[in-house]
This record gives sequence, C-alpha cells and structure tokens, in this order.
Amino acid sequence: MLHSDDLLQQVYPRRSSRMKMQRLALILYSLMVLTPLRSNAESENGTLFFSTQQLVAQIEFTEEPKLNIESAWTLRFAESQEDLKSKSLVEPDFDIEVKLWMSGCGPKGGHPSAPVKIQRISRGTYDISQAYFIMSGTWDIVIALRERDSKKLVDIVTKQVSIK
Ligand SMILES: [Cu+2]
Repeated sequence: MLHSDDLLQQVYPRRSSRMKMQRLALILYSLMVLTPLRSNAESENGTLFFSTQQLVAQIEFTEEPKLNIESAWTLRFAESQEDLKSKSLVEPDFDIEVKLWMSGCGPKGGHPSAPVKIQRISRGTYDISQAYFIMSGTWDIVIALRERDSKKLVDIVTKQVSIK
C-alpha cells in the first residue's frame, strides 16, 4: 500500500514539502515546549512556580475539566504564594500563552487540543475558556511566558489534569 505522504508527494509535490516543513516545525516546537517542562513541579496546593522569575500562578477552575465539554478557569499571577492567597496580584511583563497538550499519545509522541481563549480581566487575572480535553487520559495545561517583542520563550509551567 502506498503511504499517504508518498501519494501526496506525487499528486501535490510542493504542497507535500510544505506540509513536511509544518510537521517539522511542530516537532521542533513540541521539543522546545516539552524539554523545560519536566524540570518544574506543582506544589501540593496547586501553585505553579516559574523557575526563572519571581512569579507564581494559580488555576482555579470555573468549569471543571471533563471529556469533550468546555472547561474554563481563572488564571492568576503573583510574586509569591502568600500574595496569591491575599490576591495581591502582579501583571507578568510577558506575553502569556496557554495550551493543552497530551504527551505520549499518537505517532508523534503528543498532540495539542484546539487553541483556548485567553482574556485579560484585570491586573494579573485572566479568564481562560474554550478549553476542550478531546481524549481521556492525562493532559498538560501548559502556561508559557514569552518576550513581548522577540516571542522568545522565557519560562513555562504545567498543570496535569486527568480526564476520564
Ligand atoms: Cu491523545
């Protein structure tokens, strides 16, 4: 049987090589996202620690994660756990990226879900909605900080959720 990529190459040679580039970019991006991801840990009460910044984050679900139903949460940033508790929040000086990622699944070793909606509410407070966990298993909620101009990755934390 002809592999579908080979078939595409014959029918659409230029389009296929562009698809390969896109695939390569996706793999490189996954590596970039997943490599630093293993080093940071979530504390028992759910605080997420950014290792390169004096910054912590907290996820408070407003719609608990469930299979194929929209999930939503409030994402808050502060300089310390104490500040999170007292809601003395800070606005990170970075672009904030939120993604859903399922690792160890599929031929490429992982895959995203559809982009979530990120809406800034107030200082250090964001509403995240339209988050869909499209398979059962363990998902990573990945929060990345990027330089505003260069979009260079500054730091990354993850929260794991288990979807039944
Ligand atoms: Cu999956």
